[in-house]
Amino acid sequence: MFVLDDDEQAIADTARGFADELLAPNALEWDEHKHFPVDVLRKAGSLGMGGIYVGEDVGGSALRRLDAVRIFEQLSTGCPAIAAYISIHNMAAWMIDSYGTAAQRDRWLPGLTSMDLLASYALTEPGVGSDAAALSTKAVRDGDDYLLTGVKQFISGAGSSDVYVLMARTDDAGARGISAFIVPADTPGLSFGANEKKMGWNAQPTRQVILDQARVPADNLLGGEGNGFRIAMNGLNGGRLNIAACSLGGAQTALDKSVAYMAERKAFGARLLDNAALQFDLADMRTSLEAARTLLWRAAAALDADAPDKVELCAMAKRFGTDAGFEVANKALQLHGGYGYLTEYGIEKIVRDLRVHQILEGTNEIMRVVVARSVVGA
Ligand code: FAD
Ligand code: 2MC
Repeated sequence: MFVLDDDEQAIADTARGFADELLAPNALEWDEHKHFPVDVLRKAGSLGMGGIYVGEDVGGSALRRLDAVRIFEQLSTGCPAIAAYISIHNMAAWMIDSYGTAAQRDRWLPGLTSMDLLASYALTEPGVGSDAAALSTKAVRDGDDYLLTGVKQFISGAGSSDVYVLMARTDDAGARGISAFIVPADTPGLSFGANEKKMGWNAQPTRQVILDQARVPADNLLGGEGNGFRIAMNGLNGGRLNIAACSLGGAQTALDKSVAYMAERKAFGARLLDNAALQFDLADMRTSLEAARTLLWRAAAALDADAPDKVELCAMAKRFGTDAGFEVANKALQLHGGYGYLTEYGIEKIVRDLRVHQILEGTNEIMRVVVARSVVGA
């Protein structure tokens, strides 16, 4: 698993080539101008990155989670915010592939795998984030349709995405009263909040999705009534791996930039790179990333194998990888001195982007809740 064969290396190299050519050169500008590069996303789709673990019959690449985390690490060396959006799109596409009917797969997946259609994932609400099973958006059956009413908060890609895999309540009872729906952007009664102003992830929009008696055909119910929470959580297991991978890729770029910078920068008559204390910092950064990567690959293999401990392994990898990634990026900023604080060096943008990975797709406290439950047997 730790030595990549030719095919595995080629997959990772393709993602790295894409990041080097199309993401890295533009990432600072997209961040500054809050530009969501849909044209570049379509190119990712043409390389098979719109349905990485979706079936080939609908245009997917049918790869493993192990391949996916290597792809997302490489993509995020160029721009963590765009890599993370591609991950969310893949999560939504995988949910339709895994739980959709033949008709739903045929209707949506060819467009999603090519990224001609973009997808978002809508679970969080203004009053409900970590305690997701308490969500209150309602879906009421009305003839051949459902009428959806409620607000989804912090939805990545909202306003630009064509399809929303959205969790709403069809019954009163907790997690088992939640159902998943495929909600097209042009659904009557659906609108969007303003694009949030935020610390990072500026290359992708974050908006509310507002549903006011939004009329969705009953054919768009995904996986049957009452199964939405488990579908949403199963989607997130892989999403959590990918987010950790995005932290590693961003942090690896910050580390690589630090080594290059320290080879040039002189202080007290010597290069920074020759300073033993700072070399120890670099050694610790490299070790942290390697430890996080090893856990990530282990968790990805567990998800591929549908292992009984996959949920807690994905949570461990998310918590450990996103903490390690942020700490390494922040240390890289320190090693650049004042220049690290300037936008043009590209480090502060990575720090800002990676900070939110400790919060979204399940906060790192919630990851500890998940792991702790498995430890104490709750
Ligand atoms: P809260 O749940 O209110 O938590 C506040 C604090 O309390 C946190 O530190 C939390 O860890 C802690 N806490 C809560 N409960 C416990 C507990 N039991 N034990 C210990 N600590 C606890 N959501 C989507 O559905 N789709 C998206 O596309 C999406 N994109 C996002 C993009 C951005 C930029 C951001 C910022 C968020 C996004 N989210 C999205 C929402 C994200 O998943 C939530 O913000 C996150 O799950 C936390 O929920 P909350 O913000 O409501 O915090
Ligand atoms: N994988 C598969 N199934 C899961 C699961 C997981 N990771 N987590 C929970 N489940 C199942 C669980 O097995 C149970 O199934 P069943 O009814 O068959 O017994 C059901 O879901 C209910 O689970 P719990 O009883 O554990 O529910 P509880 O409410 O106690 O806790 C918790 C659930 C806290 C783990 C969950 O609410 C959670 O993960 N919260 C964090 C929310 C989150 O991650 N949001 C991210 C939004 S997306 C985002 O940020 C993006 C950027 C896209």
